[in-house]
Amino acid sequence: LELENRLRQALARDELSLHYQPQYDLASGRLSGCEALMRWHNPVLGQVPPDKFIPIAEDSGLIVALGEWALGEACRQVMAWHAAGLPLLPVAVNVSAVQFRHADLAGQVARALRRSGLPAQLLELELTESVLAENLEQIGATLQRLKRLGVRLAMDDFGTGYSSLSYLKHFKLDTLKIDRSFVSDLPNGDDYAALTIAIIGMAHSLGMTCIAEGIETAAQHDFLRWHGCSHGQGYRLSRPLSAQALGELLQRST
Ligand code: G
Ligand code: G
Ligand code: G
Ligand code: MN
Ligand code: NA
Repeated sequence: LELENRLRQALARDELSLHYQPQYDLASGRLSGCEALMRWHNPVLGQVPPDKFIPIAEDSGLIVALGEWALGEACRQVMAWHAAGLPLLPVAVNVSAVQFRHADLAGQVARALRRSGLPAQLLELELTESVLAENLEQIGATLQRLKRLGVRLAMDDFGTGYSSLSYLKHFKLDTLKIDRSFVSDLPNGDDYAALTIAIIGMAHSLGMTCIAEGIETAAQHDFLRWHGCSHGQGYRLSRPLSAQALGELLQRST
């Protein structure tokens, strides 16, 4: 409860920030986008990891406000890099199932786009399988409003949940992110290797972008490139960076 109370004040006290993990086109090696990841630094508690505070934010409903802040901040930052003469970089923002249930998510996204001026196709929302496992009537309407706004939709942590594969086609998701538990066993975990190859083929045959998460070694990087996975992210390529550091990376990569 102490954590919850402190989290409640974090927004107003300016304790939250976003870091950005670069995403790369694996064939060309070029920077292709980034994933925004929330960070909380509290003067008393220090740096609190998202694994600790996101669940608390979800249980308390605070995630609705934090999530809206993250959407607005990510869109604003991409346009700030652009205003500084850097290229427009696609950004992906994580969205919790609670935001789908309790917030006017499409309204929040529309406002973030309008206020920042970010072109909608440069914003991707990362949904978890648990979102799509919910009441189809209810989420279907929100997903359609989001598609009409023109933002991209990604399925995060693919392979860890229980969703039917047919959801991928039914909801016309744009991107599939292979969970890092698959990637961490490559290239020698035979079952994971076979599954990963199958997921890459399925994503591409559905016309989806496929991003492998958690690439930590050269061998994993080589395996995924060799098997045609279009995009990747992970510590081997880059850790999540501050906005300042990502701006410097953008500067160097152009
Ligand atoms: O790869 P291509 O230039 O066809 O990209 C088409 C769209 O896909 C881009 O406008 C962008 O929105 C999205 N996109 C491409 N690469 C990435 C990436 O690495 N991360 C994210 N989040 N979106 C990407
Ligand atoms: O950044 P890190 O890898 O430590 O994130 C841990 C977990 O917290 C991941 O599952 C990530 O998706 C989640 N997370 C990070 N930032 C956000 C955010 O802005 N919103 C939501 N809903 N989850 C986030
Ligand atoms: O669930 P989601 O994919 O949003 O989680 C993103 C989390 O994964 C972030 O907390 C980020 O710090 C973490 N992450 C990013 N790259 C790597 C990696 O190569 N290895 C591991 N173990 N974690 C990573
Ligand atoms: Mn994610
Ligand atoms: Na993930």
